[in-house]
Amino acid sequence: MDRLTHLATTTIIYLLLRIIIKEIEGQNMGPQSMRTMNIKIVPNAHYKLGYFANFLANLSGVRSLMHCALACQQDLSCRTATYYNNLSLCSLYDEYSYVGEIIPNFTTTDDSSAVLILQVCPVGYEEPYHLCFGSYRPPVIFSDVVNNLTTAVAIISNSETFVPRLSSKLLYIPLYNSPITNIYDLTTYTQQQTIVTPLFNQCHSDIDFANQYLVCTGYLQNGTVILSPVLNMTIGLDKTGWNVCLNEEYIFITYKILGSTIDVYYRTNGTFAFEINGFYQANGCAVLNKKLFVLNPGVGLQSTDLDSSTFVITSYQNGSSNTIQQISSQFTIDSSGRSYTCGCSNSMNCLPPSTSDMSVIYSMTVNNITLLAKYLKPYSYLTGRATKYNYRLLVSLPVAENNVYIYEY
Ligand SMILES: *[C@@H]1O[C@H](CO)[C@@H](O)[C@H](O)[C@H]1NC(C)=O
Ligand SMILES: *[C@@H]1O[C@H](CO)[C@@H](O)[C@H](O)[C@H]1NC(C)=O
Ligand SMILES: *[C@@H]1O[C@H](CO)[C@@H](O)[C@H](O)[C@H]1NC(C)=O
Ligand SMILES: *[C@@H]1O[C@H](CO)[C@@H](O)[C@H](O)[C@H]1NC(C)=O
Ligand SMILES: *[C@@H]1O[C@H](CO)[C@@H](O)[C@H](O)[C@H]1NC(C)=O
Ligand SMILES: *[C@@H]1O[C@H](CO)[C@@H](O)[C@H](O)[C@H]1NC(C)=O
Ligand SMILES: *[C@@H]1O[C@H](CO)[C@@H](O)[C@H](O)[C@H]1NC(C)=O
Ligand SMILES: *[C@@H]1O[C@H](CO)[C@@H](O)[C@H](O)[C@H]1NC(C)=O
Ligand SMILES: CC(=O)N[C@H]1CO[C@H](CO)[C@@H](O)[C@@H]1O
Repeated sequence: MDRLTHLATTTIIYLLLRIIIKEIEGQNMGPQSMRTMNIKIVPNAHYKLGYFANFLANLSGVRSLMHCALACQQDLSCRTATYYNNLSLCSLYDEYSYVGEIIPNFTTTDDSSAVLILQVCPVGYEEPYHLCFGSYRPPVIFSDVVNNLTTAVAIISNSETFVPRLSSKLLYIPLYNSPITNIYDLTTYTQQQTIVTPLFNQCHSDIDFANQYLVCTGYLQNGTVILSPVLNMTIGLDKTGWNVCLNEEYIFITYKILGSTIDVYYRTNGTFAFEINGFYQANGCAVLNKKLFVLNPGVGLQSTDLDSSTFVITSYQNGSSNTIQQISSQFTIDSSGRSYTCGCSNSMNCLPPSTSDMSVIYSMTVNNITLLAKYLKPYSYLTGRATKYNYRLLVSLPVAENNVYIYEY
């Protein structure tokens, strides 16, 4: 039996016992000292993802909470799940539960549901500051991993990309100024599929991995393309979009123009919904827990609350601090709530790259905005994601080299 299989087997036995005890006693499980990952159950609740793309799968026909727990345990990267009793549905999430929201006493249907939380970090260690791998590997300080990167496990060449994205299984490389998005398998790093968007040279894009829903703005071309199994259309033809981001409900289009609006469209039908004003110079964006975060060349990070009817803008800094550089432009969020962005300290387009330019990775959820690690290669675009067994960091160097480097820890 190899190490992984052995680990899974011992863990499952513990889980079975624990869950049976839990169901009999009807109590929350206390702190535990077992050597494998444990599961905490929050009854009468469901989980709302902080970041929509941290969704893994909906498994139907799952007979019990225990089977749902086993499914989450066995998945390479599941850390949180909701079991919907009446529906026999088990929703698996990549995301650590501190990133999103545990919503108690689900009452929108008759369904009872419970949230399952895998305890991946040993006592004394904490994501996002550490990377935790249960008992499979010892935890490690996140910035040490970023600072110790040595040999890339794979290099994808001839790929000018500003927004590489990682799902739990695939790597997406939307090529800049090209209609092509290449998709690679994360076990072999071989190209698996190519998506070609109609008519457009892509500028920036965002992807809902679960629903195969891709949006991209056209480079120096008007309009934003939606490509999906259920809806194909072009929206916003009267404007040249620059950046674009998704949440469950909406498409947000930015224009990287001083004082410009952000246009918001419904995802399901591509109809214009509303606009948001007040951002300094909106570029890269992402929605986390109903807050729209926007990177603005010149002032850095700003946000607004999407639940509010008046979009009050909060600014986090103005260039001076070393957390997020002033001219940063892109954004992805991983399952630990770490945000990856590029940065440059001087010119608007980061050209020519300067030695004071750097990318930073920061925590979006704990202690508000906290620096986690710096990556000092100028004009680099990063993204990362951890499974329960390894961590991957992707570094794209679009301007200097047109290569994407993949590092594993
Ligand atoms: C998964 O199931 C939940 C609960 O029914 C539902 O709200 C959600 O939209 C589903 N997600 C997907 C991607 O099908
Ligand atoms: C859910 O199960 C409960 C208990 O069995 C039942 O009373 C209720 O009608 C069910 N709800 C749905 C939506 O099936
Ligand atoms: C990083 O490198 C240092 C020096 O080589 C080493 O002591 C440390 O264990 C490494 N850390 C990680 C997380 O690999
Ligand atoms: C949208 O286009 C893609 C690729 O061309 C195709 O696979 C998909 O079925 C289309 N969706 C619809 C709703 O026509
Ligand atoms: C394309 O976008 C530009 C700038 O956003 C706008 O001025 C122009 O009118 C648009 N063209 C069309 C055909 O709508
Ligand atoms: C588009 O979808 C939204 C949300 O589902 C809905 O409120 C709106 O009426 C729809 N618009 C059209 C034209 O169907
Ligand atoms: C941010 O700081 C820069 C340089 O200190 C200044 O020129 C700029 O006006 C500031 N922007 C805002 C929106 O305060
Ligand atoms: C984070 O920011 C919110 C308001 O944006 C504030 O209420 C909260 O106290 C802050 N938390 C910490 C730990 O600083
Ligand atoms: C998870 C949770 O908060 N459950 C609550 C549901 O409502 C009952 C009764 O109001 C509470 O006792 C539970 O704690």
